[in-house]
Amino acid sequence: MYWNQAKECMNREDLKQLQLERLQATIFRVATNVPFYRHKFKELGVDPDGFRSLDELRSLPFTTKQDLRDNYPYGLFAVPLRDVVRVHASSGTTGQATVVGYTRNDIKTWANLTARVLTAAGVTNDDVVQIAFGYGLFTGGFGLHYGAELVGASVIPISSGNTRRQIQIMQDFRTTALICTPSYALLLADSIEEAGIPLNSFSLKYGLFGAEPWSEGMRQEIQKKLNIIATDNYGLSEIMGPGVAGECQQRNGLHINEDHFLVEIIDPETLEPVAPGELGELVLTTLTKEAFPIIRYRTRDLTRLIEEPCPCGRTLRRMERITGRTDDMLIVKGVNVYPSQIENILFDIEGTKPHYQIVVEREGRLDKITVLVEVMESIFFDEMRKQGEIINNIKHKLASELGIGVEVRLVEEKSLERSEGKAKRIVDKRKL
Ligand code: DLL
Repeated sequence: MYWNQAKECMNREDLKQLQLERLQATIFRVATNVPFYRHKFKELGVDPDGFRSLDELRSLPFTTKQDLRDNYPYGLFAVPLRDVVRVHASSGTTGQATVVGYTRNDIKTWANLTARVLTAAGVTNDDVVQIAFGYGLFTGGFGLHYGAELVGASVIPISSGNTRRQIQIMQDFRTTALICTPSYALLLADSIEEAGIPLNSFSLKYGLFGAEPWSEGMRQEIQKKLNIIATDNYGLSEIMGPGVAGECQQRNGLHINEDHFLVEIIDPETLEPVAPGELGELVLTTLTKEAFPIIRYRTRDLTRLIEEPCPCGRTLRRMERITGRTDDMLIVKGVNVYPSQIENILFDIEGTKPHYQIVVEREGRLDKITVLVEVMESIFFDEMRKQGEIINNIKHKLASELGIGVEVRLVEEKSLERSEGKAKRIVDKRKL
């Protein structure tokens, strides 16, 4: 099922032509309306009227989160506020919040793109969609809400939090599709299990999860516990919010809405493009945004592109799930460590719960990582020997995957903080 077959299955040549035309218009728009870009183009000798081929993309400047902060709140808007009908702001988890705006057209485009993501995941007008993302400055709730309405689904805009009520409504309103962060989905699944509510009292079929990194192990766990098809979807407020990319039911990479966003993967050190299929930082350029166009935005998210065609028939290229952010990366004893690597290992270990936290400390001049892992109650209280075995097993597997030694502590079930939105996996106690 497609939302917009003509665009989602476009042949590559036509797509490239469309991208070029849209990019030319975007460059012209920002050169005319955004002083920040006008100055940058001048500095770099970019002629906004002379852009002839997509290969010239590399001559354009990057935009970073810092640029957004420097132009807080409205400095990068390309239209007068009169034409802006909505404002959102990033969650600001890694610093001061940044503000983005939408024209009436942008809101329409946004709804169409989240409608694509929803349709690819299986949602139709027969579905009852429970949106447990926050509604507010965060883009998750509103972004998927308008797309779900456009698809014709019955939308329950419950927003985030209040787990018991979420479960009650899920049962009573016969929710068929759940939309939230993967960590919150797991919390809901655990709560259902603990309350002993039988799965057949739910009507759930699909889960669309995003807004934070998650592993294949976590997907399997959620799918099993809720008996659903769980797909990953990706977006960020600077670019639009959800609707940038999403998985189809193949669940093997996220189709990027390339007719609206131009994608590059670069080496975050050299800023040069990586070889095809290599891991690197995702860089996105908007092609149709009116209020907040952005050129070569450095997302800090790490992924790789999949060039092979997808059996679903979409020609929009896929990216692998985001494995982490460049600023999520811990450098410990000279080795790069991503939380996702640790998560993958923990999901394979019997007796542990898929809840963990990574604590980084500095002892003298050396960094030390301690992984706190929740274990089942029976193990935590009774079996010292079993505990020792689990710790050794985890340590061994982490050491061989990461190439460095890591401390492991087993903690009681539910002792780690649960999140109703994005999970906080790293506690960095180093004063760097
Ligand atoms: O999280 C937008 C969103 C809402 C996406 C709902 C999907 C669903 P921000 O708060 O600006 O926007 O955070 C964006 O979250 O740069 C990634 O680091 C991370 N992120 C978003 N989706 C995924 C995903 C929304 N599927 C930042 N996998 C991004 C991994 C994700 N990380």
